Amino acid sequence: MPNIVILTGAGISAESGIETFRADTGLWAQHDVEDVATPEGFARDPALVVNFYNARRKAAAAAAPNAAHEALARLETHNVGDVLVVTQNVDALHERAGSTNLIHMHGTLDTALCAACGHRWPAPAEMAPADRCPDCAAPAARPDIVWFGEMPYQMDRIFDALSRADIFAAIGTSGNVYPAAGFVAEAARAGAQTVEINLERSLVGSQFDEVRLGPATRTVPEWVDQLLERG
Ligand code: BV8
Repeated sequence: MPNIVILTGAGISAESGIETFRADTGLWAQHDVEDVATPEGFARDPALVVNFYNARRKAAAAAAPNAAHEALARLETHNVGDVLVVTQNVDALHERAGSTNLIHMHGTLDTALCAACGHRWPAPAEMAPADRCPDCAAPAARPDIVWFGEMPYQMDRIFDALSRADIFAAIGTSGNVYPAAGFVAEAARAGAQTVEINLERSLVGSQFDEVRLGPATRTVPEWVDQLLERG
Protein backbone atom coordinates (compact mmCIF):
# COMPACT_ATOMS: atom_id res chain seq x y z
CA MET A 1 0.00 0.00 0.00
CA PRO A 2 1.44 3.42 -0.96
CA ASN A 3 3.00 5.99 1.38
CA ILE A 4 1.01 9.18 0.82
CA VAL A 5 1.92 12.78 1.66
CA ILE A 6 -0.84 15.36 1.35
CA LEU A 7 -0.25 19.14 1.46
CA THR A 8 -3.38 21.15 2.23
CA GLY A 9 -4.06 24.87 2.00
CA ALA A 10 -6.89 27.28 2.70
CA GLY A 11 -9.03 25.81 -0.12
CA ILE A 12 -9.77 22.64 1.86
CA SER A 13 -11.42 24.73 4.59
CA ALA A 14 -13.22 27.14 2.23
CA GLU A 15 -16.44 25.08 2.16
CA SER A 16 -16.37 25.07 5.97
CA GLY A 17 -16.81 28.83 5.72
CA ILE A 18 -13.20 29.82 6.53
CA GLU A 19 -11.83 32.57 4.28
CA THR A 20 -8.94 31.80 1.95
CA PHE A 21 -6.04 34.23 1.53
CA ARG A 22 -5.94 35.17 -2.11
CA ALA A 23 -9.55 35.17 -3.26
CA ASP A 24 -10.82 38.63 -4.20
CA THR A 25 -12.63 38.89 -0.88
CA GLY A 26 -9.92 36.89 0.95
CA LEU A 27 -7.88 37.70 4.01
CA TRP A 28 -5.10 39.43 2.11
CA ALA A 29 -7.62 41.66 0.34
CA GLN A 30 -8.66 42.99 3.75
CA HIS A 31 -5.25 43.21 5.38
CA ASP A 32 -1.76 44.02 4.22
CA VAL A 33 0.38 40.90 4.66
CA GLU A 34 3.23 43.08 5.89
CA ASP A 35 1.05 44.37 8.71
CA VAL A 36 -0.48 41.14 10.04
CA ALA A 37 1.72 38.18 8.98
CA THR A 38 5.30 39.33 9.57
CA PRO A 39 7.40 39.70 12.76
CA GLU A 40 7.98 43.33 11.78
CA GLY A 41 4.21 43.93 11.62
CA PHE A 42 3.81 42.33 15.05
CA ALA A 43 6.59 44.49 16.51
CA ARG A 44 5.04 47.60 14.95
CA ASP A 45 1.46 47.02 16.08
CA PRO A 46 0.97 43.94 18.31
CA ALA A 47 -2.68 44.79 19.01
CA LEU A 48 -3.53 44.79 15.28
CA VAL A 49 -1.90 41.39 14.78
CA VAL A 50 -3.27 39.82 17.97
CA ASN A 51 -6.79 40.98 17.04
CA PHE A 52 -6.38 39.68 13.46
CA TYR A 53 -5.66 36.23 14.88
CA ASN A 54 -8.35 36.55 17.59
CA ALA A 55 -10.93 37.05 14.80
CA ARG A 56 -9.58 34.05 12.86
CA ARG A 57 -9.51 31.87 15.99
CA LYS A 58 -13.19 32.74 16.60
CA ALA A 59 -14.14 31.96 12.97
CA ALA A 60 -12.18 28.70 12.99
CA ALA A 61 -13.78 27.56 16.27
CA ALA A 62 -17.25 28.18 14.77
CA ALA A 63 -16.47 26.18 11.62
CA ALA A 64 -16.97 22.43 11.17
CA PRO A 65 -14.81 19.96 9.26
CA ASN A 66 -16.21 19.18 5.79
CA ALA A 67 -16.32 16.03 3.62
CA ALA A 68 -12.78 16.69 2.36
CA HIS A 69 -11.26 16.74 5.87
CA GLU A 70 -13.29 13.64 6.73
CA ALA A 71 -12.12 11.80 3.61
CA LEU A 72 -8.45 12.40 4.51
CA ALA A 73 -9.08 11.05 8.02
CA ARG A 74 -10.70 7.98 6.45
CA LEU A 75 -7.68 7.52 4.18
CA GLU A 76 -5.32 7.59 7.20
CA THR A 77 -7.47 4.97 8.96
CA HIS A 78 -7.77 2.52 6.05
CA ASN A 79 -4.59 2.97 4.00
CA VAL A 80 -2.00 0.35 5.02
CA GLY A 81 0.92 2.63 4.05
CA ASP A 82 1.71 5.88 5.89
CA VAL A 83 -0.60 8.86 5.33
CA LEU A 84 0.84 12.22 6.43
CA VAL A 85 -1.15 15.45 6.14
CA VAL A 86 1.07 18.56 6.04
CA THR A 87 -1.23 21.54 6.38
CA GLN A 88 -0.49 25.22 5.84
CA ASN A 89 -3.79 25.90 7.60
CA VAL A 90 -3.89 27.15 11.16
CA ASP A 91 -7.46 25.95 11.87
CA ALA A 92 -8.03 22.61 13.65
CA LEU A 93 -10.43 21.06 11.13
CA HIS A 94 -8.14 18.17 10.16
CA GLU A 95 -7.74 17.00 13.77
CA ARG A 96 -11.44 17.54 14.46
CA ALA A 97 -12.19 15.30 11.43
CA GLY A 98 -9.96 12.58 12.93
CA SER A 99 -6.57 13.03 11.22
CA THR A 100 -3.77 12.24 13.69
CA ASN A 101 -0.64 12.01 11.51
CA LEU A 102 -0.63 15.76 10.89
CA ILE A 103 1.89 18.61 10.76
CA HIS A 104 0.84 22.26 11.03
CA MET A 105 3.82 23.72 9.17
CA HIS A 106 2.58 27.32 9.58
CA GLY A 107 1.50 26.96 13.20
CA THR A 108 -1.97 26.86 14.80
CA LEU A 109 -4.51 29.32 16.15
CA ASP A 110 -5.09 27.10 19.18
CA THR A 111 -1.64 27.50 20.74
CA ALA A 112 0.18 30.55 22.08
CA LEU A 113 3.96 30.87 22.02
CA CYS A 114 6.32 32.74 24.35
CA ALA A 115 8.75 34.81 22.27
CA ALA A 116 11.09 34.93 25.26
CA CYS A 117 11.41 31.28 26.33
CA GLY A 118 9.70 29.27 23.57
CA HIS A 119 7.05 27.80 25.91
CA ARG A 120 3.70 26.87 24.25
CA TRP A 121 0.29 26.69 25.88
CA PRO A 122 -3.35 26.51 24.74
CA ALA A 123 -4.29 29.94 23.40
CA PRO A 124 -7.20 31.70 25.12
CA ALA A 125 -10.11 32.65 22.86
CA GLU A 126 -8.82 36.22 22.91
CA MET A 127 -5.11 36.91 23.27
CA ALA A 128 -3.95 40.37 24.30
CA PRO A 129 -0.61 42.06 23.54
CA ALA A 130 1.97 41.51 26.31
CA ASP A 131 0.03 38.58 27.81
CA ARG A 132 2.41 36.99 30.28
CA CYS A 133 3.97 33.58 29.61
CA PRO A 134 2.68 31.06 32.18
CA ASP A 135 6.19 29.56 32.35
CA CYS A 136 8.66 32.46 32.47
CA ALA A 137 6.17 35.27 33.22
CA ALA A 138 7.66 37.51 30.53
CA PRO A 139 5.07 39.75 28.79
CA ALA A 140 6.08 38.07 25.50
CA ALA A 141 3.10 35.99 24.35
CA ARG A 142 2.49 35.84 20.59
CA PRO A 143 0.28 33.78 18.28
CA ASP A 144 1.97 30.43 17.50
CA ILE A 145 1.93 31.27 13.79
CA VAL A 146 4.79 31.09 11.26
CA TRP A 147 4.97 34.54 9.67
CA PHE A 148 6.74 35.49 6.45
CA GLY A 149 10.49 35.32 6.93
CA GLU A 150 10.14 32.74 9.74
CA MET A 151 11.07 29.07 9.37
CA PRO A 152 8.07 26.75 8.96
CA TYR A 153 7.80 23.96 11.55
CA GLN A 154 9.04 20.36 11.24
CA MET A 155 10.70 20.81 7.86
CA ASP A 156 13.09 17.87 8.41
CA ARG A 157 10.19 15.52 9.08
CA ILE A 158 8.37 16.86 6.00
CA PHE A 159 11.33 16.42 3.66
CA ASP A 160 11.92 12.91 5.03
CA ALA A 161 8.29 11.99 4.28
CA LEU A 162 8.52 13.52 0.78
CA SER A 163 11.64 11.44 0.06
CA ARG A 164 9.66 8.26 0.86
CA ALA A 165 6.35 9.23 -0.79
CA ASP A 166 4.75 7.04 -3.46
CA ILE A 167 1.93 9.57 -3.89
CA PHE A 168 1.98 13.35 -3.24
CA ALA A 169 -1.21 15.39 -3.37
CA ALA A 170 -1.66 19.15 -2.99
CA ILE A 171 -5.21 20.13 -2.07
CA GLY A 172 -6.61 23.68 -2.07
CA THR A 173 -3.37 25.63 -2.20
CA SER A 174 -2.44 28.32 -4.72
CA GLY A 175 1.27 27.53 -4.87
CA ASN A 176 2.22 31.11 -3.90
CA VAL A 177 4.12 30.41 -0.69
CA TYR A 178 7.44 28.64 -0.27
CA PRO A 179 8.81 26.27 0.89
CA ALA A 180 5.37 24.51 0.66
CA ALA A 181 4.99 25.30 -3.06
CA GLY A 182 8.29 23.49 -3.67
CA PHE A 183 7.13 20.19 -2.15
CA VAL A 184 5.77 18.84 -5.45
CA ALA A 185 9.25 19.11 -7.00
CA GLU A 186 10.76 17.28 -4.00
CA ALA A 187 8.19 14.49 -4.24
CA ALA A 188 8.62 14.15 -8.01
CA ARG A 189 12.40 13.92 -7.53
CA ALA A 190 11.77 11.00 -5.16
CA GLY A 191 9.67 9.28 -7.83
CA ALA A 192 6.22 9.96 -6.36
CA GLN A 193 3.08 10.21 -8.46
CA THR A 194 1.79 13.75 -7.97
CA VAL A 195 -1.79 15.06 -8.10
CA GLU A 196 -3.18 18.57 -7.68
CA ILE A 197 -6.75 18.88 -6.37
CA ASN A 198 -8.09 22.42 -6.63
CA LEU A 199 -10.79 24.65 -8.11
CA GLU A 200 -8.27 25.84 -10.69
CA ARG A 201 -4.65 25.09 -11.55
CA SER A 202 -2.20 26.59 -9.06
CA LEU A 203 0.99 28.51 -9.83
CA VAL A 204 2.85 25.18 -9.77
CA GLY A 205 0.05 23.18 -11.43
CA SER A 206 2.19 22.29 -14.44
CA GLN A 207 4.53 20.31 -12.17
CA PHE A 208 1.86 17.73 -11.29
CA ASP A 209 1.29 14.43 -13.14
CA GLU A 210 -2.47 14.72 -12.67
CA VAL A 211 -4.95 17.48 -11.84
CA ARG A 212 -8.50 17.10 -10.51
CA LEU A 213 -10.59 20.27 -10.63
CA GLY A 214 -13.71 20.92 -8.57
CA PRO A 215 -14.77 21.73 -5.02
CA ALA A 216 -12.78 19.77 -2.44
CA THR A 217 -15.91 18.34 -0.80
CA ARG A 218 -16.53 16.43 -4.06
CA THR A 219 -13.03 15.87 -5.50
CA VAL A 220 -11.29 14.72 -2.30
CA PRO A 221 -13.79 11.99 -1.30
CA GLU A 222 -13.79 10.77 -4.92
CA TRP A 223 -9.97 10.61 -4.94
CA VAL A 224 -9.84 8.84 -1.53
CA ASP A 225 -12.50 6.29 -2.54
CA GLN A 226 -10.54 5.45 -5.71
CA LEU A 227 -7.29 5.09 -3.73
CA LEU A 228 -8.91 2.77 -1.18
CA GLU A 229 -10.64 0.70 -3.89
CA ARG A 230 -7.30 0.35 -5.72
CA GLY A 231 -5.66 -0.89 -2.52
C1 BV8 B 1 10.60 31.02 4.94
C2 BV8 B 1 0.65 32.61 8.38
C3 BV8 B 1 12.90 31.08 5.30
C4 BV8 B 1 -0.40 31.76 8.91
C5 BV8 B 1 1.58 32.36 6.20
C6 BV8 B 1 11.67 30.63 -1.79
C7 BV8 B 1 12.06 29.71 -0.82
C8 BV8 B 1 11.81 29.95 0.53
C9 BV8 B 1 11.14 31.11 0.93
C10 BV8 B 1 10.74 32.02 -0.02
C11 BV8 B 1 11.00 31.80 -1.36
N1 BV8 B 1 10.50 32.85 -2.07
C12 BV8 B 1 9.92 33.71 -1.21
C13 BV8 B 1 10.07 33.26 0.04
C14 BV8 B 1 9.58 33.93 1.26
C15 BV8 B 1 8.15 33.57 1.62
C16 BV8 B 1 7.26 33.36 0.43
O1 BV8 B 1 7.03 32.24 0.01
N2 BV8 B 1 6.73 34.45 -0.10
C17 BV8 B 1 5.84 34.35 -1.22
C18 BV8 B 1 4.62 35.23 -0.97
C19 BV8 B 1 6.60 34.72 -2.48
N3 BV8 B 1 8.12 32.39 2.45
C20 BV8 B 1 8.33 32.54 3.78
O2 BV8 B 1 8.58 33.60 4.32
C21 BV8 B 1 8.25 31.28 4.63
N4 BV8 B 1 9.42 31.24 5.46
O3 BV8 B 1 10.78 30.77 3.80
O4 BV8 B 1 11.60 31.11 5.85
C22 BV8 B 1 13.85 30.98 6.41
C23 BV8 B 1 15.02 30.30 6.17
C24 BV8 B 1 15.93 30.19 7.20
C25 BV8 B 1 15.65 30.75 8.43
C26 BV8 B 1 14.46 31.43 8.66
C27 BV8 B 1 13.56 31.55 7.64
C28 BV8 B 1 7.07 31.32 5.61
C29 BV8 B 1 5.80 31.08 4.89
C30 BV8 B 1 4.62 31.05 5.89
C31 BV8 B 1 4.00 32.39 5.94
N5 BV8 B 1 2.76 32.35 6.73
N6 BV8 B 1 0.51 32.61 6.95
C32 BV8 B 1 -1.73 32.41 8.73
O5 BV8 B 1 -1.83 33.62 8.93
O6 BV8 B 1 -2.64 31.67 8.39
S1 BV8 B 1 1.38 32.09 4.54
C33 BV8 B 1 -0.27 32.00 4.13
O7 BV8 B 1 -0.32 31.63 2.73
C34 BV8 B 1 -1.00 30.91 4.85
O8 BV8 B 1 -0.25 30.24 5.82
C35 BV8 B 1 -1.34 29.94 3.77
O9 BV8 B 1 -1.13 28.68 4.22
C36 BV8 B 1 -0.34 30.25 2.73
C37 BV8 B 1 -0.68 29.72 1.35
O10 BV8 B 1 -2.00 30.11 1.02
P1 BV8 B 1 -3.01 28.98 0.51
O11 BV8 B 1 -3.27 28.04 1.62
O12 BV8 B 1 -2.49 28.40 -0.77
O13 BV8 B 1 -4.32 29.83 0.27
P2 BV8 B 1 -4.67 30.75 -0.98
O14 BV8 B 1 -5.81 31.62 -0.58
O15 BV8 B 1 -3.44 31.36 -1.54
O16 BV8 B 1 -5.19 29.69 -2.07
C38 BV8 B 1 -6.37 28.96 -1.84
C39 BV8 B 1 -6.45 27.88 -2.90
O17 BV8 B 1 -7.60 27.09 -2.66
C40 BV8 B 1 -6.61 28.46 -4.30
O18 BV8 B 1 -5.77 27.74 -5.20
C41 BV8 B 1 -8.09 28.17 -4.63
O19 BV8 B 1 -8.27 27.91 -6.02
C42 BV8 B 1 -8.34 26.93 -3.82
N7 BV8 B 1 -9.75 26.75 -3.41
C43 BV8 B 1 -10.62 27.70 -2.97
N8 BV8 B 1 -11.80 27.12 -2.67
C44 BV8 B 1 -11.67 25.78 -2.91
C45 BV8 B 1 -10.36 25.54 -3.39
N9 BV8 B 1 -9.93 24.33 -3.74
C46 BV8 B 1 -10.81 23.31 -3.63
N10 BV8 B 1 -12.08 23.46 -3.17
C47 BV8 B 1 -12.54 24.67 -2.81
N11 BV8 B 1 -13.80 24.80 -2.38
